[in-house]
Amino acid sequence: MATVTVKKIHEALRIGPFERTFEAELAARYEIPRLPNGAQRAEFLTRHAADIRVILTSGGPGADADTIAALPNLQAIVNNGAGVDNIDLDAAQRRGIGVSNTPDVLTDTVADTAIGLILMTLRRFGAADRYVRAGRWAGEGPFPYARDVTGLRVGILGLGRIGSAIAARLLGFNCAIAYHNRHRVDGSAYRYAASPVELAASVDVLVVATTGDSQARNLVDRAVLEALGTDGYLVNIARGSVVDQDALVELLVGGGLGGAGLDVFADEPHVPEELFGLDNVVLLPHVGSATARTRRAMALLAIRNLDSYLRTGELVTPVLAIRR
Ligand code: 8YV
Repeated sequence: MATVTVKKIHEALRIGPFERTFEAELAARYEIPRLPNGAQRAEFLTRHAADIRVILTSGGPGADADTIAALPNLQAIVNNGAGVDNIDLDAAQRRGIGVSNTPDVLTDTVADTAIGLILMTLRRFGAADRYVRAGRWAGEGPFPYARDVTGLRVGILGLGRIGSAIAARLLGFNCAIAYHNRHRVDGSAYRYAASPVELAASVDVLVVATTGDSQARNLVDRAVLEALGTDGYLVNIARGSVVDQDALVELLVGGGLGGAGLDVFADEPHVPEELFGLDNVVLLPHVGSATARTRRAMALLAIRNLDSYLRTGELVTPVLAIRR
């Protein structure tokens, strides 16, 4: 049997616990110290900060400005995930620190999640499943009618890699696709809407597929949700921060929005309890990329970035290049 060498590296630091596949793949190759919390953090940094050249992180913990500032020789941040919204990119850029993510390998799985959410929400499959399990079918008769997905008008907010994969799938449902991005996408056959409000006002379903950076914060505000209206549906597979969650909850509870399918929330893992009793709302625990195959592909790509940085000083899939 081949011997696996687990290498202890002092120039790397992990922030936060990781999802289990990344944790396992990493542990099979490297022994990397984890940044402690609380009182031990300062002590750790006094001893080791100067050695650290690369940080490993992921969606939840990220890397904030204080952490970046505490590491004087930091050159790279490797993120296990596509979204780098929890990393302070301005702080990294100012110091020429490179940042990598895991693009492409999760696109199809996240797009599949969006389609699942659209189907579940409009066809009310979650509620229908609960109806059967509660023994109500036999007692109360047929489940109420739902809404067709075929032929809907769908607006994609953020026609990037994932947004485009969602749109491509929806063409199979004969949906009419429109989108809004900061700039029109050259060569796109889809209808362009000049603002999120304009997009929301002209579609049945608004799918949020933007990045979660600061410019996208509350892009889906009350006005956008109101434009979507009582017959409109919101689906979010991007980040909770892109939507004004308080307004969303208020409108859903008050019947001002047709329904919502949500994989992401403003303060995960906390989900507004007001939504728990609503059958026109589908709530998922941020499982957009959570299949065994995709999580492994993400973990291996993050590790390739780490390996490449350690061997050559360069990242494989940078969102910010290392500047020397
Ligand atoms: C994961 C994600 O939740 O890639 C992203 O941006 O949101 C997800 O795929 C996470 O990053 C896994 O660590």
